[in-house]
Amino acid sequence: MKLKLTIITLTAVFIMIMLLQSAFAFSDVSESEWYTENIRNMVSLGLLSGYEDGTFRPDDDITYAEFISVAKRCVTGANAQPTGSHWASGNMKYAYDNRWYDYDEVYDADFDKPITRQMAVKVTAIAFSIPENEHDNNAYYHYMTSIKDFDQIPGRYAYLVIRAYNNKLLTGDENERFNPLSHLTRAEACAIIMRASSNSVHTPVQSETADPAPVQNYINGGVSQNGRLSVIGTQLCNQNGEPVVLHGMSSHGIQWYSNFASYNSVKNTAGYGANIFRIAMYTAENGYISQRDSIKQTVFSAIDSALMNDMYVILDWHILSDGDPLQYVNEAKEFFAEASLKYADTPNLIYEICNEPSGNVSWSNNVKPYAEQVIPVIRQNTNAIVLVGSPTWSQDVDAAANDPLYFDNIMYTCHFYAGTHGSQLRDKIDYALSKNAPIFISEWGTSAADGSGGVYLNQSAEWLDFLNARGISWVNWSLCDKAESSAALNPGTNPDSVWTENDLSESGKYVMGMF
Ligand code: DCB
Repeated sequence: MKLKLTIITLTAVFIMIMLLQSAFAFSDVSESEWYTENIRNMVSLGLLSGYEDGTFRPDDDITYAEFISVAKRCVTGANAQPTGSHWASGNMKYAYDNRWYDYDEVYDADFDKPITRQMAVKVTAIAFSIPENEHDNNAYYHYMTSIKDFDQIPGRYAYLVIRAYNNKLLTGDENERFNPLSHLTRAEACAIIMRASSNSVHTPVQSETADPAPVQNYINGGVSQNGRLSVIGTQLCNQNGEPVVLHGMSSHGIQWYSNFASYNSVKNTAGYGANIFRIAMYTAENGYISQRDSIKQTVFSAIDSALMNDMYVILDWHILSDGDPLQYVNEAKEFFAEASLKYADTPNLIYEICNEPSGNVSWSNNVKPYAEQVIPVIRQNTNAIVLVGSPTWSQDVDAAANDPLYFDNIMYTCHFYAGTHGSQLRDKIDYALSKNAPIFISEWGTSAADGSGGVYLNQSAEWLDFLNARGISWVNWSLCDKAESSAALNPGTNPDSVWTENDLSESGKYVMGMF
């Protein structure tokens, strides 16, 4: 809807440009400069003006307030009413509310400072909805090497810079450097804004085909080492934009087995090398929906178990018998609003918004519309990773890849049970990756799909080889002592003792050995 409006507005804008090609002259802008056309268009659209003395000052810096206001006028057609003492306060608020920048990127005192190139790229990419084709791994690896100072670009901007290059909004300097902290000139601002506005009308230029992704070293380690995570291309990355993989255990249903989500239990898994813990908060089966306050308390204390152990933690809205996520969408929004606010400043959290859709549901008609309601609620508070399931107990990753979500830091979950699922499901994962859909295994078992049978260790090994070769993170079902083969602990294990080999089930021994 928003995109359609933008397209209509911009089409009108371009017609106006044609009509308004009236002569303009600034004493300091010669006809032959690379930017002259862009300045002429900006000025004739009323987006930016020259100075009273007849100059345009193309090489002067442009400030945050000026640049963001230009983008605001270009996207919506008007300035916003000031909300404070600064002339641009209304535009800045609009930009902030629409996530063109985050609270820690532009403070009020910065409004009149020169905008950095990394921030100009971010604002432009988001304001003009520049297509996210950096999720093409080829593009990512191409730019990682061709932008000579790529390692100077902070992780949170890296994929936006790639998006900007990929859509020809800008190029590097004569040394092929992006210079993330350098200032943007008024002439450059005109160019980037004009290109962005035409870009969101026209189909973006496709990335050049590049060499296949090099073999990577994936980083393990905990939260103190890796910090906030983001998704670059299809790869989960740490705060420095380096590829990271997470391995760990999922709890069983927290309404039954909260004792194995204790500090000591979770610490035991960390002792075996886990850097993530998943909290399976069932919605049905006596879970959250029927006893909200008590389950919430259990969940928050389980999150603390993980935080205190320097681990990432998945907060799993564990739909199962309630196969359609839309059934409890309002409850989900309320829950995730509270949780994401509570943990907005904690880098550990990963939000899994629907465990396993099943039954008569489709990706496009049920799961995607659900995600489009729940993710913005989380995004009000945090840009943390959000995991999204798919129909057929989170096996239809191909359907998700064919009709993707347009949010940053999204991954699609794929769940498998080694005794039931094999190469067909692995092929779906490769298909999804080929469509640039990031994959996260938030649940898998060494058993058959009902949680028992087996254990199927040869089949499990085939799966783990496959995942390791692709840098895909995984979480195993489940950390409890239930008498079923997928449980990692033998019946009667003390949650709070230091576990020995005798406490681990056959599955537990295998899985803990693989962290
Ligand atoms: C998933 C669920 C998870 C379930 C495991 C094993 O379901 F996410 O909640 O765990 O996989 O089935 C099991 C526990 C049992 C418990 C039961 C009900 O291990 O102790 O009694 O949940 O709470 C799947 C996964 C795949 C498939 C089917 C299911 N599949 N399923 O491919 O057919 O029907 O639950």
